[in-house]
Amino acid sequence: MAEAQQPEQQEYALERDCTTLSRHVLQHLQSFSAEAQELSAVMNRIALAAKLIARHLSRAGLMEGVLGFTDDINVHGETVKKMDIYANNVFISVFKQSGLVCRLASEEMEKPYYISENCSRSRYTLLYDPIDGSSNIDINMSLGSIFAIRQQEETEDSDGAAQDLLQHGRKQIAAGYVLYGPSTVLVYSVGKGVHSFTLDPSLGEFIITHENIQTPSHGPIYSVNEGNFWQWEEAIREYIRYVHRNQGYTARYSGALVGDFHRILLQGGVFLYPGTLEKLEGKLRLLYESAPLAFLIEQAGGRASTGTQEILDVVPEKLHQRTPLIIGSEEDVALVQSFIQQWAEAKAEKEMMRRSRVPQ
Ligand code: AHM
Ligand code: MG
Repeated sequence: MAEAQQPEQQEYALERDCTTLSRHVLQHLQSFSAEAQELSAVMNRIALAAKLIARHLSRAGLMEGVLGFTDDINVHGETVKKMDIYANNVFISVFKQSGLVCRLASEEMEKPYYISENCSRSRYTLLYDPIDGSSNIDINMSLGSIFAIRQQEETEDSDGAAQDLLQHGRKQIAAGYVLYGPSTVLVYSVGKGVHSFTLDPSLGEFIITHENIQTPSHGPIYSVNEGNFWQWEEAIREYIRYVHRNQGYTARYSGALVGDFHRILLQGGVFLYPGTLEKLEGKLRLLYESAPLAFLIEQAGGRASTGTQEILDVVPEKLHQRTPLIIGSEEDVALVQSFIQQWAEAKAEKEMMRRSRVPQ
């Protein structure tokens, strides 16, 4: 027979169940100011988008016209899935008539989308990847959404260049992601630690599950698409040879950044999506994939790097800029970086010797 709960346990469970996402944001900002209320309301809307997407995903196989591709190619030259479009539209719909966010910029839209009725009130831009890990959609594997909130400096932007967004990642006010896995988890930071919430379907609320997450300084996991081995520069190949030759490493790669990142955030290790010889900038997009996750990992005591620069220091030149990404535990990111540095030094030395042999 199950043991009856003690009053303290009941009190703890009740307190936990009442710590919803919007309440948590206010608690953490330690304020009921208009600004804090606004940020809390934005997070609440993101939570609504997450619930709508989670519901759609959970029934996807049972409904017609939900899975599979559209006929479109997005701004990155990639095929677009029906779920990408659905999720992109969910974010637009939840912020319409909310007075909360003036501009949305996403992986699925070439130019930012203005919600003009909100712009007289709101100073925020939401950057997001509506469905991260699209290749997992049709096989019922974990997926994610990634988001960041930035202050808006431009009120009008006739050419859609969004120049004011082309700033480093330390300008992010908040960032987070939703993981659609066996349960739906939302992780966020407003620059005061990293906190995770689990959707309780019976309440329809995200309830606190981990506060102030700290990533271990080292972990056993390396997460990378090794199918790209021969397309990488020698430095990355050398790092992979190192983990193969040394005990204590284990590989995990799901094809969805959010899932792979979540594991590393909690258990330590490193996720890599380096550039290739043909595509030095890699695959992942800075403003709505790499920078939000970099914001979270730094808050959790870890690091995120391009290999030569901290991700949060990168100033993009365009909205959909890509960047190599090495993210995770401090020591593991440093180790990958040391291979990159050694290789760069060896290359520079070789070049110097070659030049010294060329007659002047
Ligand atoms: P997406 O946002 O279009 O799905 O692309 C990003 C995804 C990441 O989630 C994942 O880490 C990576 O692309 C997987 O790419 P690959 O199949 O080249 O390993
Ligand atoms: Mg993505």
